[in-house]
Amino acid sequence: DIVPVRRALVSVSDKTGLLTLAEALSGAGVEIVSTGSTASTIRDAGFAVTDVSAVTGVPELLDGRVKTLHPKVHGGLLADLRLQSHEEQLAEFGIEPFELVVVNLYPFVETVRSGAGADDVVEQIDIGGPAMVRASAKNFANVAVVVSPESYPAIIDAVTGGGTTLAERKELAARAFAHTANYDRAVATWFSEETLAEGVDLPQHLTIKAERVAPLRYGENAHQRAAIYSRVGGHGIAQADQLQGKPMSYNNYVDADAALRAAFDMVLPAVAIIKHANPCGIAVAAPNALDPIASAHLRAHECDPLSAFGGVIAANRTVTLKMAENLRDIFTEVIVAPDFEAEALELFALKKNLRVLRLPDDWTQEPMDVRLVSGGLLLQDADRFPDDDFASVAAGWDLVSGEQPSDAEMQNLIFAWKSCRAVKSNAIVLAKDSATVGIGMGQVNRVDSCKLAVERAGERAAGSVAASDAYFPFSDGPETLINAGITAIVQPGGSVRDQETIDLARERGVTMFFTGERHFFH
Ligand code: 93A
Repeated sequence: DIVPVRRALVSVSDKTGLLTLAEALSGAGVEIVSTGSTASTIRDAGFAVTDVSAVTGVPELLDGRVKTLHPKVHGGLLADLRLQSHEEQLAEFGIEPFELVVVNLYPFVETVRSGAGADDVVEQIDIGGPAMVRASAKNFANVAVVVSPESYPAIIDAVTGGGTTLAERKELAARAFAHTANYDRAVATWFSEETLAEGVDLPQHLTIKAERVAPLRYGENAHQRAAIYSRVGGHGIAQADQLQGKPMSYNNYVDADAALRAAFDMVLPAVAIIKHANPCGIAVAAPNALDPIASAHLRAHECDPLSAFGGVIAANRTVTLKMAENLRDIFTEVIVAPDFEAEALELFALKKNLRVLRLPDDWTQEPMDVRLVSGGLLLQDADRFPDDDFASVAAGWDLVSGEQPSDAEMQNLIFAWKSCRAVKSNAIVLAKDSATVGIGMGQVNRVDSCKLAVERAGERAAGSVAASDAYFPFSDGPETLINAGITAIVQPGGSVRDQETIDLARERGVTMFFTGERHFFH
């Protein structure tokens, strides 16, 4: 059951180890048949190689989609030479058998991960490669199939040692089918995620394919094991490029993601500072700021400088030298942004512990949220704002108390409302000039969140506006806010006691909008 190797078909995208293999095959007198760039790589290194098009008599067609899909190739892979009828047919049609196939497939997963567009991804779905791999694996009685450079040393030994054994070929065949199965699963996952991303429908079955990127030192606490995984097709914090600093921790990832959620809801240059997954400051740039992103950062920092210590920062624009200078004396765990000025990075390099992450070019907010529950998981559309047009956020609002505010006041109210989405419920956000001045988060009743926001804002509460992520069930929350001097409230409305809150606002001369939409975040 030893099959000596006389003719090998070699077609590889990953050229690792190719020339060592070619050298060994040539040295053993094996004829090598190869596709386009595999053939030229071998030929350029001075080894003899036959072009597959010389075998098929047809050039590579359709931009390479049809290279090896031809009876002259597949007949040579599938012929079972233990059968006389097969041998006769090969002779009749001038087909020569192969005893060895070396193929590795188009880099589909790598292409998806690179953020390539759908057309480019589709082009990287290898058809001819798996066909050759599966054909020769099926025909393991006659052909050895190798799908990875890691197997080259062993196959070289076998070829130079007189041929492959049945046991070797069978083991290679098992590996080959596992390989094409994994490959097709990645393709299938990509297709199903495309459907998910388009929000067409919630799938009947859900497969989330993710690959481990790195182990983490520990999880949320030191006794918990942890690792970061990259979802196939993902374009988020898991795909960000860490430019410097200590390795990211589990909590760093959670906070960085929360920071992105807050900063990237804003259309203007914006910065969010996060602690324990909650914002301790969000701000957009001051109007006419010379360095908008630096301005946004300073204004976000001013909201709660005490809490910002050891914070995680996201910026929705390139981080400038000026912003980096402002950060010099502020202890910060992580900064994540679409990009960084070179001079900013030079300055950050002096802060060895600061983790600096650059987002992938195609960073997008996730279209769906997934959360594990015991025994299952929950899937929902992500809670998003229209991100094209700032004012469209307020298009459906209902003014239930006071006069229509000025444009600047509207901008501030929209800012507060958007910021609410990034604050854990119950969320109350006080804002001035499109910067948060007091945030009340995570309380189990709304009036406590109001008290917390007011306390945090201190004197700054007076003249600010308030946003609430859900309706006020009683008027005690609004009363707390109004007593502190806020001038306007934006909230979903919808409580059976709305009228009490409306009456209070009108009585105290406070502007109030109902948005009709809630933004719980847990
Ligand atoms: O486009 S294909 O699906 N059609 C084919 O007929 C075909 N034959 C081999 N892809 C095909 N291949 C793949 O080309 C192989 O799996 C390998 O990954 C790659 C090698 O091409 P080249 O030698 O030009 O780099």
